[in-house]
This record gives sequence, structure tokens and C-alpha cells, in this order.
Amino acid sequence: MRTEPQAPVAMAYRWIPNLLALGLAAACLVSCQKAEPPQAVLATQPAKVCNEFSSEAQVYVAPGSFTMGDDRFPEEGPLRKEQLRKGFWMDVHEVTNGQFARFVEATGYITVAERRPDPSAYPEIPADQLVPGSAVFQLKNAERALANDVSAWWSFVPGAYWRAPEGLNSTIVGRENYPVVHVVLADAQAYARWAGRRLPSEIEWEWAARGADPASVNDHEQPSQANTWQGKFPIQDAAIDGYAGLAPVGCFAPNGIGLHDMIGNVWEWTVDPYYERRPRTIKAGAKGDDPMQKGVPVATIKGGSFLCAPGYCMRYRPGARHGQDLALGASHIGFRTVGDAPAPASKPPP
Ligand SMILES: [Ca+2]
Ligand SMILES: [Ca+2]
Repeated sequence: MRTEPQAPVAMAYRWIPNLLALGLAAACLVSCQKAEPPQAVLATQPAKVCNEFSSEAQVYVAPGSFTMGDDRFPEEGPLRKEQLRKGFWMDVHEVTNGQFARFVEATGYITVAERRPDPSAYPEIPADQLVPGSAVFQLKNAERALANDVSAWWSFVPGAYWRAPEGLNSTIVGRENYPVVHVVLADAQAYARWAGRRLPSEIEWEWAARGADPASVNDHEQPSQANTWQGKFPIQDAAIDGYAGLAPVGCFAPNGIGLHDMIGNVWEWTVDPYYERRPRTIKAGAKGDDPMQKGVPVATIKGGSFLCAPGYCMRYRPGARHGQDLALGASHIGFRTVGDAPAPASKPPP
């Protein structure tokens, strides 16, 4: 049976505001006051037939111009014309546990969640209380959850990491095709370097999520072809989309250029430091700045996750974004990589 030591208080204070910043609570201030009745729990649909991929499947994302950003939440602005001058290749699905396992097997890499936190980053916590672990979504108290107490559904779980996503005695066996989670940006970049690729910028990610379509418009409705949350968050995951919790990659229809799960399933890391208003340029070495977690280095994550519901989060849109602590993984954050191989030869006319 899993034991769950208490997380150091100060460490919890650092990550709870961060999770607030993920929109799980901030969005609630906007919409949860409406007291919408919970959706009826529908019978879970049979598991979809998920796509099978060659493990390194990528599609080419052509360059182009588009209006970046959205206007649902302040941090999504400004709406601004952006031009991406260079195309790139992007993974058609989120990096899976199976792929990450091959990387670890080949390199012996140890993720940040497996290491003892740097005492200099947490001077307020006694060194002997700094333990490896990660943030896990687990509903513990419905009453407190309905009162918007984030600690009722997020826990810092000692021992949680990519191979033990729910903590001690949990496993990824049987979940090889699920997205890897509990990885931070540095872990994702280590994987990408090993694979001869890199992580996308925020512009690249958003352009790709829009299907490289300059006519893409901002739709604020909950998407049907994405693993999100139906029902009263966080107490009732009705799984009308077929999945309570994470889904294997590629179980929903791809976007217009063949990319699966850009929206939903897991949030995805980009390399861009996060700022409350999207800057036009980013200085080399910038650490980001999120008012919800002052002084904490943060990067931008995109796409929302299986935890995004119409009454909570609502970040299941290409223009949505949030800042994530570079030192903290979570059970709803993963990544995909991009590469810079030449564009495919154009097809001859028929
Ligand atoms: Ca779902
Ligand atoms: Ca995703």
C-alpha cells in the first residue's frame, strides 16, 4: 500500500499557487460562480480504436503567418500577427512512456522528479525534508474540493515520477502508449537532444496546433476531438469522451495537418520563458515571470489537459497558455519534440 508522507509545507506553498496558475482555480473565479448543475454521469463509451504509429512519426509544419493568442483570459494576449519564417517537423503525438523508457535505458538519465530538490531553491525547508517527488492529481476530499481548496485534489507525492506516476507501487506497465508525465522542461530537452531534435517555441507550437492554417479562428467551446474533462470538476469525471484520466496517444482525430492531442490529454512544454503578457522578443537566458509564483523560473506550457473542463481551466485552445515551474513536474504535463530536417520535396502536379 502506498504511503504518502507529508510534503514540506513551504514546498507545497510553491506548487499550489503554480497549479492555481494552471487555471484550475483562476478560471473558476470567472465561471464556477454560476453554480452549473453537474452533468449526468453517462455510461463510459467503449475505448476508441487508437491510431498506431511508427515511434518517431512526424509531420512537416510549413512556415506561415497567423494571428497568435486568444482573448478568453488576460494572459492569452495580445492578439498579434506573427510570422513563422521557417518550417519544422513535429511529432504527431505526445512522447510516450515507451519512447521515454528507451531514452532512459540508453542513457541512464535520471529525471528531476527523481532527484532531491536543490536546498538553495528552498532555503525555508529543512534539508532533510526535501525529498524527490512530483505533483499528482488525486481527489482526496470532495467537500474541500467544492470549496476550491486546490490541496483537496493536488498532492506533492514523494516517489512519484514518470515510471511511477501515482507514486510508490504504481507502474506504467500496460501504459507504454500513454504520454510520459512528471517530466520538467530539462528532462524533455534531454530526451530531445538524445533523439536529435529539440522542443518547440510557443509560436511553433501554437501555429502547429492551429493546423498551420492562417484562417484559424479562436473557438472557445470545449472540443470534441480531445481528451478533456466532462462533468463537475474535480469531483466527477464523466468521461463522455471515452477517457477518465489520461488516454493513450492518438485516440482522437488529428488536426488538419495530422497532429494528435495537441489539445488536451497532457499539457506540453515549450522552450519559451513564461510572462503574463506574451512578449514580442525573449532575451537569452530569461527565466520568465509569473505573478502567481513570483521569483520562480517558469516556462510556457500549451494545450490544456484531461483536467480541463468547461467550468474549470478551459485551456483546451491553441491560444491558451500557462507558466510552469521549471523544477516541478505533474501528472498532467508532458511534451512532444520538433526537428529541423529540410522540407519534403513538393509533389509533382498530377
Ligand atoms: Ca476525458
Ligand atoms: Ca496535448
